[in-house]
Amino acid sequence: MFDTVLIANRGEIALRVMRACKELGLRTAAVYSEADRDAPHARYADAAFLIGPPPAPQSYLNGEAIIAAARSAGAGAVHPGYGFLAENAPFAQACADAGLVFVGPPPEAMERMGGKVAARREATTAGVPLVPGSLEPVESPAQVATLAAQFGYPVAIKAVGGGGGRGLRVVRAPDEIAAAFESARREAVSAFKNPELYVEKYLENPRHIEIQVLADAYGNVLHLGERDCSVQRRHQKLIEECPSSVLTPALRARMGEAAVALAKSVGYVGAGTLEFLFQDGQFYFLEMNTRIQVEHTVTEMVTGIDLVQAQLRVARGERLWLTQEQVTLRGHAIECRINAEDPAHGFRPSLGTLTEYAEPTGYGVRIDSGVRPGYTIPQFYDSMIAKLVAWGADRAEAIGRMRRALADYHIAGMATTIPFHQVALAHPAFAAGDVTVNFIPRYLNDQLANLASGAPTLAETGEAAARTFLVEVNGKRFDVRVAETGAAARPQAANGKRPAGGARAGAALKPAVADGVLSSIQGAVLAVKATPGQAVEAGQVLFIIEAMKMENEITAPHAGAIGEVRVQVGQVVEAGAVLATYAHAG
Ligand code: MV4
Repeated sequence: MFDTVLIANRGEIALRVMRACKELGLRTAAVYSEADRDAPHARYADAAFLIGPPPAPQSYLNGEAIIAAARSAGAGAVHPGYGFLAENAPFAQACADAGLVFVGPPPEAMERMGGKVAARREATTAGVPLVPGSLEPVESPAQVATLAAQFGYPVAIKAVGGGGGRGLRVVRAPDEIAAAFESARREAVSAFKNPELYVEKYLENPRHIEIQVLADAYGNVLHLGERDCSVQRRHQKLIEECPSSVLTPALRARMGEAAVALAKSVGYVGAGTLEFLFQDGQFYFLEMNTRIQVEHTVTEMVTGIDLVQAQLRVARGERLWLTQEQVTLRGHAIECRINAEDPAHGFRPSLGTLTEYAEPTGYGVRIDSGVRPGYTIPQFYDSMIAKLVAWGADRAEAIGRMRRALADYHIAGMATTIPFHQVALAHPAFAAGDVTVNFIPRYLNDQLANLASGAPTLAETGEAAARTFLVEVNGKRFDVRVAETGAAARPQAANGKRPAGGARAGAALKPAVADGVLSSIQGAVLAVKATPGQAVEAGQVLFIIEAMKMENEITAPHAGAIGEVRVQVGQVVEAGAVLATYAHAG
């Protein structure tokens, strides 16, 4: 069997997989792009191989380069992590053809669960409950109308190739069908190159609950309980927990048995996840993810089973070493995704350099991260920099521990989702377990708008770094932050929240750098809409910066006349870079 594993991924999951390999006595080989020469995952591996330029299609999605690296490394297996090539059946087949063990399901199982309508048919055959809906693609708005009349409004039109909410349209009345059908089809074609659509009854306030399964190559399948991933924004999960606060042991057993039946019926091998919607005590199968997931950590903390080690052992040909009865849930675990995004500004990417980075520690706290102090986040990949997991004897203890750990997480240099998590975990609805897919819009939107942004201000990005001094007054110690001479530093907590009130160190000092328009993110300049001498309004869009495949508008911080424009289209700028100055008389 294999003794070296090539990890076809980057960031925290590459490190997570390498740790499991090392624990099993396996050698590790990393692959890295030109943007990741000094990335933590490339340093941690026993050997690391350059596979191409920064854009993922030329590196982490380049199957041929990865298989060539596996050959150079003498690897016998390839672990794909999540994302990139993890659910790409042709890549899994190419690994097999090259004599490499793909740490994941057989390509046929991946294909059988790949299309949404095909997965629905497999579920029906295995007797797994589904949201009422079509088992074949729909061809016309008239067909949607017939199905909607049958199931009752509202209905959802979804893309067969779908994922991430793209191609999803909710129809509440017959006269909305035509427009929704056309728009869903356009989005399905552009996002997935697959125009096929299907229809389901739309549930208004479900939870997203998923079941973890683990299968060996001999037809044995276990379920490892559920994860509740209802706290999402634009179909990006932000908080996940195990167990769900709404499942009874009986319901858990029924969902688990359904998941096992479906995994068995498609010949599944390895770790996999079956996603369900859960509403009013009923569960409905949605789709299967044929990979290790970001949030596998909470299942590990509660079952005591190392899922990545388990993947490797199954790939090595071991039979499952546990029975279903031996899988038990102990306590409660919560994961918060720490992303380089600014929750105060619609979660826009907030790239830059981690000028300060200190992780929380202590009993029941786990961090899976892909960064280190001083590390600059490359703009080419996703924005998740770490996962913070807290375990507690029960849910209340896990929440308290998570809130302590969030307060102990010190990050400077960019905005992160930490302030979002602090608001979410402090909310009485979260404490009460009133957490559905509508949690954020229902309970948090107003508070998010009021969060102070962690993005740097002009004064902070000049030579205006504040220094902290220890001051002792009558035997009591204080940390006092003072701006350097000539600089105006804004006092700011490491978690990106502005301290409420209090003395503003250096507030009376003049800025060392001229007033200007700053980039809130690192990225490439897509458009320049400012010209020297131009009169601008506060909030007027002056630049568009592309970062992590998202376009970000940079607006005028206040009205005035533009002085110099300092960047041009195509240029890559750092977070905090001065894009334009204001013209000032005198
Ligand atoms: C649904 C639904 C309600 N009813 N399907 C969104 C993307 C895809 N993963 C499935 N999604 C949904 N499908 C029916 N028939 C509600 C959602 C949904 C959702 C699902 C899981 C987590 C967050 C969500 C947020 C909005 C909508």
